[in-house]
Amino acid sequence: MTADLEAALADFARALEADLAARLDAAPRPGEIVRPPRLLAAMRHAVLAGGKRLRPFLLVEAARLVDPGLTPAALMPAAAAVECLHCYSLVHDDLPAMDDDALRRGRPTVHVAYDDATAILAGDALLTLAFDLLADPACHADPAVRAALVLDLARAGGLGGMVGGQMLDLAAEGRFGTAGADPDEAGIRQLQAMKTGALIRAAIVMGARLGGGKDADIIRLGRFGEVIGLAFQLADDLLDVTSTTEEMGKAVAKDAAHGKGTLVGLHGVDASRAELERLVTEAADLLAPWGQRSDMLIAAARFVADRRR
Ligand code: GRG
Repeated sequence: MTADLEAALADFARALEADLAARLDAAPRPGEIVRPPRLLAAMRHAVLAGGKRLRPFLLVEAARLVDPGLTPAALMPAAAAVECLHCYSLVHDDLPAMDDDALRRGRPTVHVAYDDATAILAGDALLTLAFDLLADPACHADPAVRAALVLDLARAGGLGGMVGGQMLDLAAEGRFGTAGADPDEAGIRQLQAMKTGALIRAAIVMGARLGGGKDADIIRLGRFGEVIGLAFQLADDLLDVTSTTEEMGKAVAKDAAHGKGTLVGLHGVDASRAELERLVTEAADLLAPWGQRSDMLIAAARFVADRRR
C-alpha cells in the first residue's frame, strides 16, 4: 500500500466515522417520531466499529477523478449511504440463520452484543437509512441525479445483486438441498459478482455520477469497479486460507468448513495470486485516460489485492 493511500484512507475513514456518528444521534429527523435507544445503539455498534471504509472511499475518489473540484465533504451523504448498506449486509450476514459469526471487525457481532431481533432491525434500519441519505436534497441538488443514485444502489444491493448473491451463496453451501449446490466456476464467479462485486461497482459508478461523468466515463469506471470487485473477492478468499482470526478480526478458514467452492479452491493459491496481479494491471489500464489523476484509484486497486484484513 502506498503511503499516500494509507494516509488518505485513514483520514477519510475518520471523517466518515464522524459523519456517521452525527447522523446516528438520538434526535428524530423531520418525519420520524422517536429513535428507540436500543435500536440506535445497535446501529451505532454496527457502523462505528471501524472497518476499512473502502466502498465509500472508492465512491469519493471516483467522483474526484471525474471532477477534481469536488470535496469529500460534499460527497459524504452518498458515501455514508453506501457504508450503511454495507454495514447492514454484514449485520445480517453474521446472524445465526446466515453465517452465524460471533466476531466482526474485532468485536462481538451485533446479535451477540444485543440479540437476534435487534440485529435484524438494526440491519433493516441501516438499509432504510441508506436510501434516506440518497433521497435527501443534501446529497445532490439535482433530483434526477438523486434518483439515479437510488437506482444504482437498489439494483446493486437487491434481488439481482448483493441479496441475490447471498441467496446463491447459501444455496452453494447446500442449504436448500442439491439445487445450486457446488456451482461450477461460472456459477462461483456469478455469485461473487453479485454478493461482493455489485456493491463495489455501484460505489464507483455512483461516484462517477456525482462527479458529473458522461456515459463513457460511467461505463469505463463501472468496468473498473467490476475488476476491483473481482480482485476484492479473490483477495478475501485468499485471506480465508492464509490469514488468522487475529489479523482479520473475524473468523477465517470458513469456506472449506462450509464446503464452499471458491476460485482459490479451484485454481490454488499461487494461480490466484497471479490472477490478482493481472486484475490490478487491468484496473490500472482502464484508468489510463485520466493519467496521473488516477494514481489514488490505482493505489486503491493495489490495496484491494494486497490487503491483510
Ligand atoms: C446478508 C443481505 C446480506 C448480504 C451479505 C456482504 C455480504 C453479503 C456478506 C459478507 C460476508 C463476506 C465475508 C463477504 C465477502 C466480502 C466482504 C463483503 C467482506 C467484508 O467487507 P470488508 O472487508 O469489511 O470491506 P470492512 O469491515 O472493512 O468494512
